[in-house]
Amino acid sequence: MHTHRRSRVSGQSTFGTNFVIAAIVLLTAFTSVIFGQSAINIPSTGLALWLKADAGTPAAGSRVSIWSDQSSNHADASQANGVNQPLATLSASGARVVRFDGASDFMSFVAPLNGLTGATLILVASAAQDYTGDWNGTSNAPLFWNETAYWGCVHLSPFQTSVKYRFGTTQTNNLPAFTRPVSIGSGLSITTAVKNGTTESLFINGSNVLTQSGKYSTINGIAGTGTLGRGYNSTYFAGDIAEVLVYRRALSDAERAQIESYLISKYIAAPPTTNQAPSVSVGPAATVTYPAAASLTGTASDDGLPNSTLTYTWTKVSGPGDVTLSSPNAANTSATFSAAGQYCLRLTVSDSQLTASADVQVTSVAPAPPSAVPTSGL
Ligand SMILES: [Ca+2]
Repeated sequence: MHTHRRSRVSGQSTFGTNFVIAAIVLLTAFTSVIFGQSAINIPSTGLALWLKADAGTPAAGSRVSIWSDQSSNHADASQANGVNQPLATLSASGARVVRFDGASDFMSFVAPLNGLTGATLILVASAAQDYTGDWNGTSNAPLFWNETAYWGCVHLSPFQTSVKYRFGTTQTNNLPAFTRPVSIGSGLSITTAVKNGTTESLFINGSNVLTQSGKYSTINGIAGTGTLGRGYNSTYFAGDIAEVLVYRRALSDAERAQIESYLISKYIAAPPTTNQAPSVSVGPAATVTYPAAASLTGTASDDGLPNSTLTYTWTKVSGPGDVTLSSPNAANTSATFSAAGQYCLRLTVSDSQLTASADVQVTSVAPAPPSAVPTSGL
């Protein structure tokens, strides 16, 4: 009921009311959010909807009937019908997401956009399959507002090989589309579309990939209720949605970059560096004449984790006699053998947590017997 009142407020007859509301909202410039170890600021002015799967959803493994809006608008996305409810789950990278099955799952929310000359859509999503975006780009849109007039519709559709979107104004043939240089497969990406009057821009993971001018400036012909997981003409989206932000204004570049930085560190950046084992090699196979010593040369490198200290250990793996090492805990050592024969020696290097080793073959050749005393004619 609250949401119905909101949708009427946005109607043309009370359009002026929105400016009063916006002026009041301006007094609170930012919403502080604690995520992980760092506090980030999400601009709250004009924020119509903020859905994030790591808050306001049920436990992973549960169907989602309500996805609670994190903005101050209480514009929760909802789906009362069990068979149409998406699944709260984890992405392959471990992020909390809401998964839509592409067959019947969708949620609805109220976030009116009609009459605006600026708007910003930010979507963190992955597509489980690729779509071409039929129906003038609007099919299978993960974030979608239906049209109430031809060439209406607002949607943002990051697919695997393309991104399509529209801020509908009733302007014909308004079909912004970006073809990715390489398919992103089913990985999460951050897509931002900004309408700033007659100019619109598209950003992927914080980088500008498309800007178009000459648009009608005013969003028009759009239903007040939007959907997640279902595009035009009941075409469904198979994939994950992790986070959605909708602004009723064009964000500045600085504001957009601030939000994208937060989302990139949350969903895209490489995981914390983990310790890797050292890399080890030893000198080439050698042949010495018994009882001479063999010189063994080892080299090792490491990522410096957990510290920059490496320890070396030479050991005998196989061979007929005993091996005596001059420096068994150094990279380089000499080895002597108690008997001639083939030996395998191993250098093991540890960074205190992980070890690696390499082997080298050494042959200790028995000396040729002394020349026999000639017996001929003895
Ligand atoms: Ca290491």
